[in-house]
Amino acid sequence: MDRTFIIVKPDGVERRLTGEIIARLERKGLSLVAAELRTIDRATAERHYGEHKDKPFFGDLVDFITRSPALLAIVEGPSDTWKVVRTLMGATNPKDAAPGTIRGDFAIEMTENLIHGSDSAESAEREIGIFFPDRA
Ligand code: D4T
Repeated sequence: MDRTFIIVKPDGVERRLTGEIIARLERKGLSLVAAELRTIDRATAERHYGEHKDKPFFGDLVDFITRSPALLAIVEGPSDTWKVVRTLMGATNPKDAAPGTIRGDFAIEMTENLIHGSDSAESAEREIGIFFPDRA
């Protein structure tokens, strides 16, 4: 089996869309293998989003992802699971996300785009190491 890492971001939990989002992953054929509702601390958020640390939106991004609990999860499927999840998520900017995708159906603004999914198999293992060190 092949695993990836996702976050139902604070906006998704606040809007009570956690079940809807997880249900879409499960209906596709993916399985939850670990999950925890956790308020992400700033140091962990800054580590997770390290590639964006020099971007103008970095501060807002860290404020947002740490503002209230998020659902952190490891998801498993037969192959290319990170890619399967990214397809279900839709484009990063919800204004460009196709109908039928999570962001396309439920989001409008860029920061509040409901879900994070690792963007490669390597990123998935790196992020699992950050958020679920016992599962690394
Ligand atoms: P995440 O990492 O949250 O799953 O989003 P993506 O993988 O789809 O997109 P990303 O890493 O390029 O962006 C991370 C995060 O930053 C927000 N963002 C991004 C933003 O607020 N303004 C921007 O211009 C960009 C590019 C949205 C997602």
